[in-house]
Amino acid sequence: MDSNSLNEKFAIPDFVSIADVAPNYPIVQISNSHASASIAVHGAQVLSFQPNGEEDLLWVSKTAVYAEGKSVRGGIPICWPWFGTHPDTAMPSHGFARNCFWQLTSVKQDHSGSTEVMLCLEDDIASRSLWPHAFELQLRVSVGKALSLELTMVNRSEEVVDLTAALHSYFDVGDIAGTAVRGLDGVEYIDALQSNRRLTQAGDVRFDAELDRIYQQTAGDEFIDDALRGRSIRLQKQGSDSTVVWNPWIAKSSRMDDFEDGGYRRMVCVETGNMGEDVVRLQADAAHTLGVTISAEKA
Ligand code: TA6
Repeated sequence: MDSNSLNEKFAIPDFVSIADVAPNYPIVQISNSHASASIAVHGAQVLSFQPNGEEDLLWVSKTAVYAEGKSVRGGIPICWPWFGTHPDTAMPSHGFARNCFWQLTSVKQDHSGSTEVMLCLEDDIASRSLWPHAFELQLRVSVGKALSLELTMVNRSEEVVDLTAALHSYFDVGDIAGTAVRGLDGVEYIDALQSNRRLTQAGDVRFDAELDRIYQQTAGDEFIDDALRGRSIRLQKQGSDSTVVWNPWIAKSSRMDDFEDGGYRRMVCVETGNMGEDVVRLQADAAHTLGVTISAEKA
């Protein structure tokens, strides 16, 4: 459905409008009494969340590409039905859900002034060529004082399926040198940069080089402490026992055309999901919900 038709069907005057940010690339733009936000229909990808009086909590590369088939570099891409690289290198990394258009199904303004947007994705010939199972994905986004995402995945096939997934959130920070991720002290992690060695986190996670870690058996709140901004971003998880922390640093980010020069200094990924040994096994017709609530506090 094109932006004009989506706008006719779902716009809420003064609160929600839908327009193309690039040819045939509709974005849901939200502005309410608590915050403003934007969500791409492609990949059901949240691209911005700015509580009133705050700077955007999410980072998007200035050289990001807005086109079908690839997620925008930034915001909150949805990695599903697998996280990371696939054993068959011909398959897309982080699954296919982030690389295709979803259906916008509902936009509501509630009595508290928050805005709720629902999008869904079901299997089709293209998805079954990559992953031979019937499924239904539903993303519920709530934009209020906090940003809340709930990704519900339903196994519509008759087989048992094993899934990994992530809400691959890119957060905007004043400077990575003054940024720490708190809440993972003592948690075991898999270090992707040390041949998947298992190590244990000591204190806060700080950054002075490329970092790519899957923290396991961790369901508690996490905080991104941004000294330069004097703010802390709080992440409250739902249905997630693992967290990825990633910064590509200089060399890796320079190899990505859609990653702006020097962008690594202004972002950190803290990804809420089920990855590594945290696999979701769904029986036929069973469902799982993965969620995160994101809010800003004074540091
Ligand atoms: O979440 C960390 C990670 O798996 C990194 O290894 C890096 O590949 C990143 O995801 C981004 O992946 P993408 O396919 O979006 O370039």
